[in-house]
Amino acid sequence: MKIRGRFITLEGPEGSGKSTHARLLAAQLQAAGHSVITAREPGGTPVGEAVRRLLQHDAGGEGMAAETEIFLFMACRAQLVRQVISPALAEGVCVICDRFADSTTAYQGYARGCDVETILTLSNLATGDLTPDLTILLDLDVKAGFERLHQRNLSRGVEKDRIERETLCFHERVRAGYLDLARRWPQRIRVVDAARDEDAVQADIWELAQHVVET
Ligand code: T5A
Repeated sequence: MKIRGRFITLEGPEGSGKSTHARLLAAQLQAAGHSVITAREPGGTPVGEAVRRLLQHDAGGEGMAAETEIFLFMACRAQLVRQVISPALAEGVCVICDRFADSTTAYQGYARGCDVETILTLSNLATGDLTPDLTILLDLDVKAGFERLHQRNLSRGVEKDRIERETLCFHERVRAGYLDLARRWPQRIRVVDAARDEDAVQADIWELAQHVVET
């Protein structure tokens, strides 16, 4: 019987470095001989990528009700779990996911004001009770994250999306919400100070990930 792969998620406020460090971690794990795939939320499947456009840049997403937003993010996740993540884990492949269920709890729960416990219950339905083996929370001051995003978006010529345009207070609540989740599940959610340079951040991530893939 194949040994189940490990499931690692990266979470954090905008611009905290999730995509950068997901890429670096995948490369490190591959170099160490592990089979790895990466995925991102929302997205990662044809259904998920279509819904991502509606959630982020499509004018049709403006004025979306908070409850609609929850179900759309969860719909993307339900599809990603069943089409990509669970089959890969069953084959012994490590899955690194850029955002997962904690994003909905932080953004739609803590920041948008929907009931956190209800979101957690709905998340179990969406994920089929799949929980990451390790969640790396890249913690960064909100303004510093937006400064990084601004520089990155300038170089790519892209505009802020619908959720990035939310108020500073909204994004402060996202950050505080994540830290609250880390206090609730300290074994799974490990906080990494993302204000440091990429090498220092990646060294911490690698140490945490190694522990999980080798046990
Ligand atoms: N959302 C998502 C919800 O509201 N609910 C949900 O359930 C889910 C799943 C997704 C949006 O949807 C929301 C959250 C988001 O608003 P997205 O486009 O996928 O949007 O964007 P994010 O996941 O938020 O990712 P970001 O694009 O904001 O940034 P990352 O991935 O955190 O940052 P990254 O790696 O692109 O880095 C940003 C810049 O900083 C540099 C990088 O080179 C890059 O230029 N950088 C560093 N610079 C200095 N030091 C470091 N340590 C650095 N690390 C990276």
